[in-house]
Amino acid sequence: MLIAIIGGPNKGKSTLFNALTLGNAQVANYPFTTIDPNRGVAFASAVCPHVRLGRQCNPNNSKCEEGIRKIPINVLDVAGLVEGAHEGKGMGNQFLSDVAASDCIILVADASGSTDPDGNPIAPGTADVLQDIEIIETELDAWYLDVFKRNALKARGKKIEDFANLLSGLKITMDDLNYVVRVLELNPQDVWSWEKEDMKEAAKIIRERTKPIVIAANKIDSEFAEKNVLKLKEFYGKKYGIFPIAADSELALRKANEKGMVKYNGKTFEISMPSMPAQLISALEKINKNIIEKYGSTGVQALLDNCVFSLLNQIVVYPVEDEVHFANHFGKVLPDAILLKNGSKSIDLAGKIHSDLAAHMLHAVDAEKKMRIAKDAVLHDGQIVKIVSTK
Ligand SMILES: Nc1nc2c(ncn2[C@@H]2O[C@H](COP(=O)(O)OP(=O)(O)O)[C@@H](O)[C@H]2O)c(=O)[nH]1
Ligand SMILES: [Mg+2]
Repeated sequence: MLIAIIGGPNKGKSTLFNALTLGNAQVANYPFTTIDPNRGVAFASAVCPHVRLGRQCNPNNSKCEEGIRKIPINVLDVAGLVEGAHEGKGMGNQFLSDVAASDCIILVADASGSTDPDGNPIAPGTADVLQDIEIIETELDAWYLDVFKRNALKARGKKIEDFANLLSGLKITMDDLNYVVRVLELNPQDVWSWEKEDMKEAAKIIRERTKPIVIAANKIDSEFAEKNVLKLKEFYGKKYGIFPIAADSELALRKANEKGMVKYNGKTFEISMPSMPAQLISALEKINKNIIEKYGSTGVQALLDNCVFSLLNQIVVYPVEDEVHFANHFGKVLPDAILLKNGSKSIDLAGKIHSDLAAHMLHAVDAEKKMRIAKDAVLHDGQIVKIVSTK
């Protein structure tokens, strides 16, 4: 799974990326700091079943911190998009193609209203935050349309399946194409024959299906943020999830936590260093007062979890080989946390572990209920499952 962090320059994308990954993408107050896309690993969080089982777990593909299972997710810090990017403006459409392989998008807006669409710093509260969304939507749609047109030409006289193949790099499938053919009543025999307007509409609908978006309303420490978050909710609240976040506060807290200066649980923190410089204490107090007391948290983890579990509709299941001890064959308890699309069946879990396992699967067992589950039984979030096969 890959989540792309996109938005105009200077909205706080790299700060968010760093906060999520504690990586080292460069952060600076000028446009196009990120010359190359940065890839990193963030962690989605779910309550670990070890808590209800009353056993210690031994994570293998994930980690567990104080009862919270952290599941790795790839994130991509994409360089700032400006108007006309799909035509090569700014850093050009190379950045758009970096987004191609992503499963969803975190679109970062500057709720402090202190950066113009090109990323130039302006007086706080004066920028139109809605533009942060509009411009990106327009660029994404224009980019998809370009790709559609180019490939429709290549698919001229061929089947729609060939067109789907050409578009597979954008994670577009036949399901998506069948959907637009149905809703727009298009001719599936010849994609090249589609009217201009239909092509545009099809590209837009498929863009929305294949690159779902959540909005990160960043810089909520600003005095202008509340107003802009409301504005975003008013204009885009029906279409997108809007998450107020403080990326640089989250980054500061995670760093302080790493250095042992604070104990940060992802929501609240306690100072754990006895003699901390007064300046640091006052910075932390500010975060506490302006962000945590007001919003409950910096919003960063909630944003990521929302992407994975709501936007991408994933559940976490825990495969085991020994259903008595909830362990693998090495005796490791709840070693793996596997993300699956909500509605997945036990055979889908088998397939995700190994195609061989799916091929020789007989049935599965719910390890907690000690009950047999059929191959086509739908799994539920947090379920601990043993796959039984002939091999
Ligand atoms: N006030 C405030 N500034 C932030 C926040 N997050 C990032 N910034 C600042 O915004 C500027 C641009 O950040 P950066 O992450 O480089 O933006 P990018 O160009 O979108 O990657 C930097 O000066 C950051 O320190 C935040 O939550 N609050
Ligand atoms: Mg950046």
